[in-house]
Amino acid sequence: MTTIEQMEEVTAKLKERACEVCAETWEDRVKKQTPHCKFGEDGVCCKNCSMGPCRITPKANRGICGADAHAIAGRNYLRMIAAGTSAHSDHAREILHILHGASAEGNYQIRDEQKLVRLAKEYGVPTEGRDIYDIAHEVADTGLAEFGKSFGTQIFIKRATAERQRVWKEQGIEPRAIDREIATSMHMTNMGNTADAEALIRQGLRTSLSNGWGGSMLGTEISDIIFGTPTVRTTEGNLGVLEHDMVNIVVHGHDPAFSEMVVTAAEVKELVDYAKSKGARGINIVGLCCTANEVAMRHGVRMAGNFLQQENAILTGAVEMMCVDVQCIFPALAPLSECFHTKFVTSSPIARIPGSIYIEFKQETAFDQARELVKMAIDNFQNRDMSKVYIPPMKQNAVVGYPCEQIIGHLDGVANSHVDEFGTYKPVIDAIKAGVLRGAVAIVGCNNPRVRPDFSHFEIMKELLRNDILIVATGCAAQVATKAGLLNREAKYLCGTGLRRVCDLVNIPPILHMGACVDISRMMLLATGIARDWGVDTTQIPVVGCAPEWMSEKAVSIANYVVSTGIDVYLGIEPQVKGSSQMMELITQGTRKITGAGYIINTNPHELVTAIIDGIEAKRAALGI
Ligand code: BF8
Ligand code: SF4
Repeated sequence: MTTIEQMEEVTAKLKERACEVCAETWEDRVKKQTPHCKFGEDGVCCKNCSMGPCRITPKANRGICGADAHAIAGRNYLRMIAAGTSAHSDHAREILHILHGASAEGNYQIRDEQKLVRLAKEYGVPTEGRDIYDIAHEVADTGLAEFGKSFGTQIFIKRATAERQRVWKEQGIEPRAIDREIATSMHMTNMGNTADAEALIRQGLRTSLSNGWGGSMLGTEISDIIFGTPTVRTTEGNLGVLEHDMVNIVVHGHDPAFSEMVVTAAEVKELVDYAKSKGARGINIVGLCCTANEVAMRHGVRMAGNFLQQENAILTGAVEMMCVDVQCIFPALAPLSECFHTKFVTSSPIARIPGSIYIEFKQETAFDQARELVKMAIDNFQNRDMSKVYIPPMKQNAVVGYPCEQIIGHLDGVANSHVDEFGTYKPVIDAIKAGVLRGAVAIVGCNNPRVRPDFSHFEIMKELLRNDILIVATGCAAQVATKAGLLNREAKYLCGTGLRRVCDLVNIPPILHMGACVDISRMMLLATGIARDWGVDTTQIPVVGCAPEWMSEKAVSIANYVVSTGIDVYLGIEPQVKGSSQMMELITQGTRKITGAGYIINTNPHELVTAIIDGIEAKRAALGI
């Protein structure tokens, strides 16, 4: 196992390097930004019109238009949900366009025909006797219509339990077209519209559902169809995956359409030979952030780290190229790269960054472009300044690649109770009922300098394992587990006796890596599958979500669709609504009356994990187990 202290030692060494080359890092910028603006922190600053900005203070309890703290904090919060929903969903839209343009001879092909045909059937797209690409294009059309259709609700909500569907309908939060929910949120928060906090929260739940049971779910499904549904593989994680004698290319961001091409290009023999001709042992592709999760799950590509480690990768001085697509990319990477030989390449019109080399990635030319990039990185190998290189000798083995299909497959292997093509979650339900497993927690989300990076994740994970609680993880949280060595089957020795027995029986690590943040949609289907096979609703099962170090607007959207799905969410960072008592009440209690779930917020990780365990035990007690 690697401890947080050991990781921090490495960061400190890299930070010294940064000082030597006069580079600025996030730690420096945090100092300059501290203390943070209190109005912003509390969510009570409004600049939705140019009469403002208006701030709520003890002296001024309303903005110029009369909006109070509840209206302002509620509007800001809804805008975060809308922005987060747009990010995940627009990512999915890009992937749908790739599917629409896929062909047998093109850059992108269909890798999971079974999943495509299943989705076609769900969509009512005819499949009999048709060419697979004709089916794919019609499926893509239907998927794209989910963004802008004039009438109706998201097709995937039919996948939820009957009880969830009833709740969403009765509460008036069934998600309509994705773009419509985002536009409605922007309209409602526009000057002179909704000032009622509960109405803003309700629209937040609805918008988030268009993400979790719309955009994100589409992103996951279509990525599986084009790039293959992930399977269990072994890989490694942390900065030690960078190599001294190889051309190091880091892929960072979220959209697998880009990284998949770079990974494929790096395997071309001619390029590998070219790298050797330049004195390198070969080409080493590694991932960062959610891209790392995507390519690790599908190819076993090694993972360099998570969100607050992106600068560290460049600080090793050993990265020939960092290529990025969209989301969670520090603009700071551009000036930082200039302190080294690293080429920083941006590829998407959605994420343009001054100081980067911009090569707009196009579906038709993707593979050739990826080859050019890999060649550029190889040519850059000779520019590496060995006096600036420090690759921390720190990495861990990890087993990754547990989408629902793999989880259920492993369970079926044990129970030998195959009920249909999807299998059954009965073995896990039996283990929970028997108390061998107390429940499950989905640990997700980012790093945030507001708390000691990775520490909260690590502390919470260890305590849950000790208490026989299975963990599923995605995003940067999954990378903490990777770096720490918790995705290793040997991590079972940290578990209570029950969980350890389950790990042995099913041959799994105690933390299951389910993918990137869009793959939290997989977690919704996992919870739904368990609830269905149990014969109850998602809100009743002893399964909760936890985002100990979240920072992104995407995380706010996710937290809301998880709550909408009836699953409690434990947060280690306070949402920026503290300036409104109504909003605080709504996010922790009010949503319970609407969806049956809400937030539990505690910035102390030890208290947060105790609350999680209590929450799981309370769910068990309510079920009479
Ligand atoms: O979507 S966990 S820092 S990388 S937002 Fe970003 Fe947060 Fe990481 Fe992926 Ni998710
Ligand atoms: Fe101020 Fe109202 Fe304009 Fe907001 S919308 S900036 S509170 S006047």
